[in-house]
Amino acid sequence: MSELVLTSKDGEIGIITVNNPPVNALSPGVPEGIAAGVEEFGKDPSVKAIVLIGGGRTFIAGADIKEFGKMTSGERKRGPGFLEILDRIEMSSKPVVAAIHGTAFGGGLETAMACHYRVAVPAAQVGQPEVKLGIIPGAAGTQRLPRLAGVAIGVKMCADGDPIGAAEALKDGIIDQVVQGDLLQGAIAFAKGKIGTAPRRTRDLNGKLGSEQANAPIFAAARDAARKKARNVLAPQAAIDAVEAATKLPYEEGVKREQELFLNCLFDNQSKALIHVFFGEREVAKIPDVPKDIQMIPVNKVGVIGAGTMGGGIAMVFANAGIPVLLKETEQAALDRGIATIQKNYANSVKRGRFTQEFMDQRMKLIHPQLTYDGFADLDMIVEAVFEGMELKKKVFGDLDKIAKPGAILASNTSTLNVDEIASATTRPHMVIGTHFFSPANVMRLLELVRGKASSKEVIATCMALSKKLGKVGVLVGNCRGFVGNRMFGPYRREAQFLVEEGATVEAVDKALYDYGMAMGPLATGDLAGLDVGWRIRKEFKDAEDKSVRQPLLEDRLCEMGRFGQKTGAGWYKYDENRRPLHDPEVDKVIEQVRKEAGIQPRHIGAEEIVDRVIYALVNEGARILEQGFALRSVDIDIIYLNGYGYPAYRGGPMWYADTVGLDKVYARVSEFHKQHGALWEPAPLLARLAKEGKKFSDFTSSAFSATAKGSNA
Ligand code: 3H9
Repeated sequence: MSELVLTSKDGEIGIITVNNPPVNALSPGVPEGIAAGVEEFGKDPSVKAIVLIGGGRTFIAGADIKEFGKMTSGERKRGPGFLEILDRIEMSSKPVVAAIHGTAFGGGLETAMACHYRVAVPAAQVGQPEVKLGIIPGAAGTQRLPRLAGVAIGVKMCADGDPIGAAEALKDGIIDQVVQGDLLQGAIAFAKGKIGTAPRRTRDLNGKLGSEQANAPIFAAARDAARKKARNVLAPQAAIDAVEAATKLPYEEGVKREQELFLNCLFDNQSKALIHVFFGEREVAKIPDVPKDIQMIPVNKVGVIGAGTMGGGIAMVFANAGIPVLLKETEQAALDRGIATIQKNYANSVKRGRFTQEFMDQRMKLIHPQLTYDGFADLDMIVEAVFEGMELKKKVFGDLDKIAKPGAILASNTSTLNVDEIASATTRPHMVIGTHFFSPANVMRLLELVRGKASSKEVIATCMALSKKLGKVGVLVGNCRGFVGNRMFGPYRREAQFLVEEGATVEAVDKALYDYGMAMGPLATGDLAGLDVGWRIRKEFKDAEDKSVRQPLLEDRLCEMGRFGQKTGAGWYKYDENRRPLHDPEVDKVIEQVRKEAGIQPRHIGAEEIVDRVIYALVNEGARILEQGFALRSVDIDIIYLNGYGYPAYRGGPMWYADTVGLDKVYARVSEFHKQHGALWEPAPLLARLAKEGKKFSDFTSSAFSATAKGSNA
């Protein structure tokens, strides 16, 4: 027997222990090991029942996700293996009990459902999260789960992918007993009670499969919900089809249908992208020059300076993680406004059922509003979130340098400014880092951590770990203007405006990008964020502008008319009282005027060109960032766009998308745009090089992670 699976005996009970840390994934050898264990105990007359349990921290977290890439690339043959192995377990004539702690996810739950009984500790979770990877359960999960839990629950769990806890699983019939105390002893006791009974096989339990008439509205509602929640994504719809097959076909036929649907999803680009995202979210936490075992700085008490939209949101983020926050403002009125906004945000969440009133009260107690630096000398970390101006930020950091204890992390929430210059206002630049939260900070998952040239490895490692604790995805970036996300966002929004100048309608641009999968079109996004922000910056830097380079004209005109977007009721669109965007003939007039002045003859522009122009502008800038060393890996850029900019996860992020299209094709298109539109479209050298070498962005790793290199934030 393989080391991945161990067997032992406790009297009449045979025990099979999965031993594949860290999460007991079903890597090659594990399913075979389990089946061998069942067979060994089947032949052993002294064994009367079997317990299957996970060693270490969990039961089985599912199939080994790394194997899927090998299957689709042809590196590994997809054997009939796993399904047949589960059948062998289910066919055992001796009762088999799965003992669950940690997670029984995906193939883990499928294994447990092939056992005859399931017991679990109270903290255990069970789920079929495959849709989150762009696939569906592929080892009869869609057939066995509705047989245990009924159609409504089965379809919900397979289509949403969200796990449930042990108590709910017991109520739903997915598990048979919650074990208090020692799991193995509880499972052995349960198994003893089943000795001599005929095994209860899940495939034979048809009582909960319902009638066609009763099921029809369940499937219709599930399809509708999946269309809304996972727009354009194949897997949830396929999962619903598979569960429906369970209700209409005999078990074996249903399994075959599930296989077809599973393979369709597995070989689609969507699942490759979503698997890339799964590993990417874990990869970004790995910083090559920061050792894993580095000493962390304990962060138990923090301060936030500035109670505006960002400061208030950041205070909520810490409070939500149970960390007390001193929230400082300079004026009582601003402080009151900030606290009122926090209170309103929490109250809305309570109203929507996301938090309980008790949770809100506890969080509010953790936020201490104040006008002075009282108590700041005790803090482990202070996040500055004042108005975006260098002089003010330097003043704040100069003050903090005098007040904060040695060893406190001093963080700036700047979205554009030079972190090194901010750090230069202190005598301890090694303790300074950028923590760029995205608005609304309490909602958006992204946290760009900006590494200054002196930021210490302890500070970096602590902030990376803290991101996870705060429920964020922390991505370490270099210190260039706009860092990674906003630096790329400039060309993205610029092209959207150029397309309108050249002939596309506002609606056509937004629709093309929305259909591509973006949460919102780029022009509507501008209206949401406020067009005046960029306008003010452009006015400030007007003299520094390169006059030979084409500049977008339309947003400045809209701002001059007081159209700042949703907050003024008008921007690219006009907005009704429910903030619904409406076409505005006033904007048509402005567009016509600008085209006339610029001598542009409008032309028809199709959705494909719109998407290529806007997305490849992102990709080309991303390639520069990567080559200049301001992002560690292309996946870091992908994770930033997925979590901070509404990029569709099923496309894997802009750099992964470009890899999927093929960099030779992307390079050719960018070169075409370069010819047509000039200097702004000069292909990034890295794009040109990788395209020529037949490589991908994901093949490229930045040789040096640059905090200060060429093009740095000046
Ligand atoms: C499936 O089962 C399909 C079936 O229907 C069968 C079809 C035939 N495989 O997340 P963590 C790695 S699809 C390979 O940091 P946590 C992970 O990359 C699968 N590796 O820990 C990381 O590696 P590293 C359905 C995996 O405690 C390390 O383990 N199952 C897998 O925060 C620790 O992971 C799922 O989708 C895997 N299945 O969270 C479950 N899982 O240290 C996916 C983890 O090198 N997994 N790794 O970066 C999870 O949701 C979380 O990992 C879990 C633990 C909640 C289990």
